[in-house]
Amino acid sequence: MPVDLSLYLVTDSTPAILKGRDLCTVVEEALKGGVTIVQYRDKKSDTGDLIDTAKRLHEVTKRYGVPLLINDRVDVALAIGAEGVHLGQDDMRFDIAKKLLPKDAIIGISTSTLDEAQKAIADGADYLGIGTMFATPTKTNTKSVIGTAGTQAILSAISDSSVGTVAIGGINHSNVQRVLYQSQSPKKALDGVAIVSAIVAADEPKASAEQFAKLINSPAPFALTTQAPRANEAEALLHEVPQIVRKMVEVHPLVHNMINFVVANFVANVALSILMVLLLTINRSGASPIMSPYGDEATDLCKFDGALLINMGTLTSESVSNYQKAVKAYNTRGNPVIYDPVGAAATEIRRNAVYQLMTGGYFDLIKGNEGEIRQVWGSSPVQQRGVDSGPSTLDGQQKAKLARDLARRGRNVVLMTGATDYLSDGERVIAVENGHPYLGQVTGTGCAIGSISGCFLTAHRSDRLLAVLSGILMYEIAAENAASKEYVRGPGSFVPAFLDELYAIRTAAGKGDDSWFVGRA
Ligand code: 3NM
Ligand code: MG
Repeated sequence: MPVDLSLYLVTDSTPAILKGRDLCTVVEEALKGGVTIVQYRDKKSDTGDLIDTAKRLHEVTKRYGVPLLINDRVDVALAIGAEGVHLGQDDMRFDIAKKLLPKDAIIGISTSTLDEAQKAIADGADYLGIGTMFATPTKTNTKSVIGTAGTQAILSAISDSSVGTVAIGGINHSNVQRVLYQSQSPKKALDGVAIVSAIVAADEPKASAEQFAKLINSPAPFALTTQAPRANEAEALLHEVPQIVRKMVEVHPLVHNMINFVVANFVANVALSILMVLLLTINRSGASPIMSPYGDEATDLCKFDGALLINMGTLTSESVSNYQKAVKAYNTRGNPVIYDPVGAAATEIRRNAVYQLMTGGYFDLIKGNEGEIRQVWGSSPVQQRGVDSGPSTLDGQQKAKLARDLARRGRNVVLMTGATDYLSDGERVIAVENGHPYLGQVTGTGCAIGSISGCFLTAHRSDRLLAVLSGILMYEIAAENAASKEYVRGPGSFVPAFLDELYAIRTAAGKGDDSWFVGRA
């Protein structure tokens, strides 16, 4: 019978985690809450104590019909008749353990690279413990932090194998659904998650396990199935754009902008032109006690059915934790979150911010210029296919591929802006040629696309790529219309004309008039 790996408890007996409680009591509570497999992991105790505790644990797990595995110590597993062992890369070799243990014993192997995973599969491992997912204080000597991107790359490469898989490291209630969703490769998903502190150190291990079981068995609030391309995908999408713009005007969505102060005024004017309801949270430089709790405010703001835009243009020391609070609140509700990693590669601090944000939350859309998108791609702990070391300017095909690969990796939508914009949901890639060079000469025009996208993602949830495409087309066609006005002589006169044209399209769409679009895209 296959082992149920879905909620895999790994024990820890260190005082900081066990907090003076009896391990067997904690494990029994976790079992009541729905843990499906238990690994006894104790790196410190003497052999005699290990065997005593393992024996007591086994009595408990047997009552719940759940297998007990022993970390590292094949001798302890044999001594108490445990159902199996879990072996790290530096523990006993697989073939030796296999020979010593009963035929039907479960053997799991820790793997953090594709080579290790393939070797464990070839050896005949029952399951792989894949990690480290996120850096964790529970185990500080981990070999490498691979995140969902690294896990997805391993799953994708071993998708022909039926081997079981669990992710481990830093998994908790607020990230477990994203871990399962973003790690998934087209043909292989994780079978479960392995948890230490979020259950063992919890005040109520039973309630914690119950909560995990509930989260694991329901889809992530932001989960969406990507749409398979149709025969004439680009045409089919274009055909739908005017109705999506009409829908947006009807809904007039709310977008919560955590945005930089340079562009706030312009973005606010764009929002007004198209009737978007706008909330601005400006990052001020310097610590301000009144501004600092703004991340917490998101808990209330996300109750309105709107989107969140994280624009890190004027990053401060407090920004990242505020962003993270806000992203968490919106992710929990499944409301759209847009990330504009402004200046992502510019400084060490920004590169770290990108890394922290990317590993800490789900973004429905990542929007940036080529350099920013390249940085986001390369910030993954796993360097893949060397985009980083590629030429400094990518050609069209490479840009399309980068947008698609990044979207596929994060299971979201990516918009790479430029003279040609590349938009992808991991399956479809759309190149948009609209727009005008003046857009590049006015500050805030790129940032406003983040807001516009939030607006359209809120109005149209079922196809995120179509939603974002509709927004950019409305925006860039308005820019073309504005630039063609006789009185527009440069970026200065362009701005008011651009706002007028956005307003004109919104007004037309509100009356059901699609003529602004016909023949323009
Ligand atoms: N093994 P927590 S990470 C036991 O990467 C263990 O192989 C890891 O603890 C690995 O759930 C880890 O408290 C600790 O973060 C995971
Ligand atoms: Mg080990």
